[in-house]
Parts: sequence; structure tokens; C-alpha cells
Amino acid sequence: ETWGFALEEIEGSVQYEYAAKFAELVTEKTAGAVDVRLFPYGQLGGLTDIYDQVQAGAVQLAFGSGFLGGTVPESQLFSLNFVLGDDEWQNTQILNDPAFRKHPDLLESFRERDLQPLAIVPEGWQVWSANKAIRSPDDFSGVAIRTMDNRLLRETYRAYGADPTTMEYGELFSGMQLGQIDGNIQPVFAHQEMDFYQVQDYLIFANQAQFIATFMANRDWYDGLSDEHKQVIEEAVVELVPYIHEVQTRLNSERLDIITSNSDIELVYLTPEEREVFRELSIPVRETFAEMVGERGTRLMTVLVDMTDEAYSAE
Ligand code: 6CS
Repeated sequence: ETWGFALEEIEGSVQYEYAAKFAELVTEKTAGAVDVRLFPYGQLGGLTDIYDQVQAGAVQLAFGSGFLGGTVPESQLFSLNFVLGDDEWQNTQILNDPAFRKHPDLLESFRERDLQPLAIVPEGWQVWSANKAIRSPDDFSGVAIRTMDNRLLRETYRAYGADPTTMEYGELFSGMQLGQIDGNIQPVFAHQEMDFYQVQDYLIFANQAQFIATFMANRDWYDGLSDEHKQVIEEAVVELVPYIHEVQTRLNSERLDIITSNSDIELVYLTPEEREVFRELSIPVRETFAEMVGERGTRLMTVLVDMTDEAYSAE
């Protein structure tokens, strides 16, 4: 038996490392009865083609992130800025706590769209790139920044003073090279492996949000699995929480070394005061999220905010 797993990223990425380990665990736990076949980004078309195919059951498993907002509006919760805290491992644990990961409002939001969420995977801080240093909303003025295709991200970057515009992941390098786009937002590993840093002059660290993907399955396929196979998936995703955290932090830091040794790109780290300006601008966008998703999604946002407050105040 073969399970297909579609990725939004290329070989060597965080999603690829996750999927490769998932495949290994599943084959081991099923004593070789199940093979997981990976489809890295590009093999099944563009990003929304991936979601269409997992919804239709043409592929069983997939990652969904920023572009998934059009398919599962509630998933834009993971695009909100300054909702989680400053500690990546703490955030990863909150998102994968069964109280959140298996919250009925999260399950329903995906299941209504023929999908079953399995795990939430933070892949590193979202880092801005541009051809100028950006430290304030004024600096963002007139900057055509590419966001993933969801309304929440566009509203966020509009609030920051930029001109957000969307573009497919695979077109971004040439989009920036040709000057159709001035800036971009990615975890460090992606700036490196997609060569984006080669056509940008600055990397700007504001630690406003992590890149967060959802690992999901086709709903009917998942419902039809034996209890034993559901248990195999559950064990694997639990084991993968600390595994992928270690991988993503290591990959992001190694790739930053590659970037700095292969280019003269400048690194800008926002001061707490500079960061605070963006944090304040991000707060009203939570209202936009609430309007877009209604009661169920708003409840889910509240759950995440409350769990975060609780986890950080217990420290
Ligand atoms: O920016 C994007 O479109 C893509 N970036 C990453 C790091 N993963 C998937 C996402 O679609």
C-alpha cells in the first residue's frame, strides 16, 4: 500500500525533512506494509493544485500553509502576526498540544473542506527580504512585498505600510529579479534554497511570526483507515514534534551561514522598540480575522491566545 504525500517545498526543505522522517516511521511501524511516496513542490503543479488534489483524494497527505487560506479560511490563524510568543519551542508545543491540535473547531474547519488536520508544523521565523533596510512602517512605504495568497497577510502588510501583492512560490525568484516584486517573506532556509537571497540586498529579522504549516490528510481516506493505521499516524506525528523542531532550527541556522558566506546581503535585526511599532499595528488585524471566519474561527483564535498566555505566564 502506498500513501502519497504532497509538499509545498522542494527537496531539502523543512517539509521534505518532515515527510522523509514520517515515511520512515510509517514504514517501520507497519513492518513494511505501507510506503509513503513524497511529491516535492512542482511535481503536482502549483500550491492550490496540491490542496485540490488532497481534497479530491488524488493524493492522501499534504502540507498546507499560507495559500491554504482560500480553501480553509480558518487556517489564516497561522498567518496572524504577534499572536504566539518569542520562544519557538514553546509555540511548537502549544500548537501540538491535543487541546489545540484536536480542538473540535480546528477539526471541523478542515473536515468541512474534506480535509483532516494531523499536526501543526512551525518551520522557523518569517524573515523579510528587500532591497532596503526596513525598520519602520515608513520604510515599507511603496515596497511591493510578496505575501502568500491570503487576505489576512495582505491586511497585515497593508497595516505595516507596504503594498502587498501575491505570486506563486515558483515564480518568485524571477519576479524579484525582474523587479516586479521588491520584497518577500520566508523562513531563512527558503530564502537560501530557492536562491531568493541572491536577488535581494537585505534580510530583516522582526520575529513577527513563525512560518506555520498544517500537515493534513484527505478526510474520507483518513476516516476509512484502520484503527491500527490511525494509531501509526498519531504516534508518528507525536514523535515528529521534537524531531522537526530540532531540524528546522538547525537548517535555518546553517542556511543563514550559507547566505552570509555566499553574498554580501546585510542582516538587520529590529530592536524591541522597532518591533513594538509593528506589534501594535498587527493587533487590529485580529478583528479582520474574526470578521472573515465568524464565530468558530474566532473561538479558535481565543483558544490559541489563551493557551499562549497561560504557557508563557507559567514560565
Ligand atoms: O512562500 C511560499 O509560498 C512558500 N514558502 C515556504 C517556505 N513554504 C511553502 C509556502 O507555500
